[in-house]
Amino acid sequence: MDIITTIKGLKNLGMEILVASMQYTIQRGKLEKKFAPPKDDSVTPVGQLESWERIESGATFNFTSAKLEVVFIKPGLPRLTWTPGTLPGNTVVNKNSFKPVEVAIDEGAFGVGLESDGLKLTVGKDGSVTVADLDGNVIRQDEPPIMTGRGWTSRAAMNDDESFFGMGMKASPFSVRGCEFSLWNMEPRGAYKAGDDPLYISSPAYLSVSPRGSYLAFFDNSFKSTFSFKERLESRFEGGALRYYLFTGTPEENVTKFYGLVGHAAMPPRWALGYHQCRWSYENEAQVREIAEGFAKHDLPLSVIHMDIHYMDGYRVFTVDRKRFPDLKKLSQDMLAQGIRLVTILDPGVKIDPDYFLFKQGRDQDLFMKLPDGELVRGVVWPCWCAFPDFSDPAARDWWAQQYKVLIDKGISGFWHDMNEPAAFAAWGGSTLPSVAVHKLEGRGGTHLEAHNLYALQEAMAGFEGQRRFKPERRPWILSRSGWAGLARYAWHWTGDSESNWWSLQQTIRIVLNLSVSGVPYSGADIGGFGGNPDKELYLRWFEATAMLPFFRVHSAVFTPRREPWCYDEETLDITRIHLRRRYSLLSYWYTLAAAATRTGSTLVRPLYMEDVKLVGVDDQFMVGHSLLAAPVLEKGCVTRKVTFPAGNWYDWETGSMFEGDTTAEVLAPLDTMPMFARGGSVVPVDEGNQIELRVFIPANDGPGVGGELYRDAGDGYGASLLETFALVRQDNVVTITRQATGDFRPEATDMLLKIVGSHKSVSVDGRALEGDNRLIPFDFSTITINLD
Ligand code: MIG
Repeated sequence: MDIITTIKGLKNLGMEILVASMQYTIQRGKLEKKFAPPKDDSVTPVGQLESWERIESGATFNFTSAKLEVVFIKPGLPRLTWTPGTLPGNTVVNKNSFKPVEVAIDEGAFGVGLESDGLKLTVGKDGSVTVADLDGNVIRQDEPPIMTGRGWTSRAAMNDDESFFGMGMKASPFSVRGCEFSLWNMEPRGAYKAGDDPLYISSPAYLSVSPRGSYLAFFDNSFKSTFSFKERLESRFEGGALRYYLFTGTPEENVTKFYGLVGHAAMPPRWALGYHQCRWSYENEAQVREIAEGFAKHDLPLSVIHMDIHYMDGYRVFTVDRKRFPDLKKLSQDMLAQGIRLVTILDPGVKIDPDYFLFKQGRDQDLFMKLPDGELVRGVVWPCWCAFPDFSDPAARDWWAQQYKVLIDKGISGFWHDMNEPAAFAAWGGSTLPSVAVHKLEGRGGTHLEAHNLYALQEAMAGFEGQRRFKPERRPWILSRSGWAGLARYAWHWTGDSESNWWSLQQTIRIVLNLSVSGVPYSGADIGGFGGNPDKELYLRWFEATAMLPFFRVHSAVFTPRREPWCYDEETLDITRIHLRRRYSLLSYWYTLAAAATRTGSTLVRPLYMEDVKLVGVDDQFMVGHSLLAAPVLEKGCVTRKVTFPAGNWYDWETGSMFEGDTTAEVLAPLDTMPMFARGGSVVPVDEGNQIELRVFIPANDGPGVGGELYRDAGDGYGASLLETFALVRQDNVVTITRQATGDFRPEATDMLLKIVGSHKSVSVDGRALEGDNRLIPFDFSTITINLD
């Protein structure tokens, strides 16, 4: 956030902070000069291959001035490491030993070939690397890398037919081809606009998609870097070894394998998939209660209320303002009785105040970030001058984790990590801390250049650990503004301070999809945009679209008009109710997707190119799981929209009318309607009160359909679960669904409802005909048979 917005948000404190942030910016400039490392513009080629030797699962190669290690960490999955340079710590990839993989190696005229599971990687005598399949189709072609300064530059060829996706949160076109990014997590000045870079959360991972195939490249190097997708692929790191992994397969397989390496998403509590209401801020107990009452009165479901910075005592993290919230514990108990959880914001800046316990502890136990001369790094945030925990230090993480107890004891159910790029108010030169700071980096030591991008990830590690420690019977939940690959293991993400305009809504879809394929499966934007005043149409369209994104929250800045669903008019209130109900009717479906993400590494929302690589250009539609296709209206004044249908057949979710696959159609989308379709051949669980309705969509063609799954458990904790799979096959005019189940959880209702969408003649369940209007079937049926004629 820039100074002007800061002051708008802070009427009284504005002057003090303004002056301090000016001082900070000047001081930072001096520190950057004083501690600047000697300039190093050297450019050193790796030279020629001099020798190589076989090692377990791969080989090492000695070049004139560098060394390359190639190890297959799994069959067909190579890891390349060029040194010299510091190897990454184990924050992002926490596995360093892998089962041995058989690799066939042969030496030819051009270099050395390593073959594993249908993949051939050839290391050229000049240091180039070619990855191809066994038919010789080249998947990726790396030029010899170059040692640039204290780091590395990697270069690879880009083919005309390739599109690229991922890289974290970018204000870029959907395919990042043609773009150049800086990977240096940063709060932008004010709300982000098209082209702004860098932003809050980066990830050094991109997916190549072309009609010839797909691969995902992931660089395990957190140093400040630039990634370019202009004439060729170029990644330039300011330090560290050049270590990267190449995943090959379909786009979906590549993303799943990537999560297999950086960690599957933590299983969230079920409530986190419901609706969240937020505002900067609900400033006191009365306001929080008023929000809960408003939702009850207007018959709107609500799962979470977020508490922004006003709940703290003078913005001191891990304190509560007793005047505003005299009995937070009672408040959270009363909320919970209504099914509402409270989430509180936490900022990493610790006010420099000799009387503040947290500052004293951090200073006395040496847990804050330092400058090379041992002085504290000081920056200005909401509490004015602050010190910042060094989350790269395990002792600091342990100490920070301990602090969550206070709020957990008061009944807080989850935590919202803001300002963790880390952000510091600066008048110019980027809202962050001096890059010359030093870190403990797991005891090995290192500079901010390496630790900066990991700051939020390591904060999330602490927050997750704190929740495991103090509420072991419940699942942690964290919402983090910044992060890096690996964040999924601990946290969700919201896209920071968006503008209240149509571009921002459109960009939300691109961002959520690109985050999904590069390490952050759970995200969403502030509905209506953070800092503006969306009109009714923009608000509703944003609300409708977000009802089908993983994270569903309205938030708004302190200087904007209130934005709860009842703040517009009756019609707006009614339409938000429709979409809230739709979300809650699909909670079991979402929860099942969440369980799949945790179990298998899949993503919850899926770009259309995962269905068909020809659809790389579709950035205004997305799949939710494998069964639902969402086509939100993202343009002002539109009451119809064009929908692109992947292969198969599709049913309008509300009306049941059918659309052929591999076509496009213009569909009606009045203000209260977000077009959504179910794929023929799927089985979708729908919540009807306390009962499940199994909705079966008749496929147009013979063969297996996508079927469906239903995951159930207590909704939180680590107790028994039940995973049911519904395999669907159509043969001629008979559709058969077979249920299989694993796990010990017993649902309360012993029966469920069956609904069949698409024309059919008769249905029988376990051999017994379902007569008339009877739709009740036993939940533990074995086979459903549907006769189509
Ligand atoms: O400097 O806590 O992106 O969601 O409401 C602004 C106040 C700090 C930025 C977050 C926003 C939050 C706001 N914060």
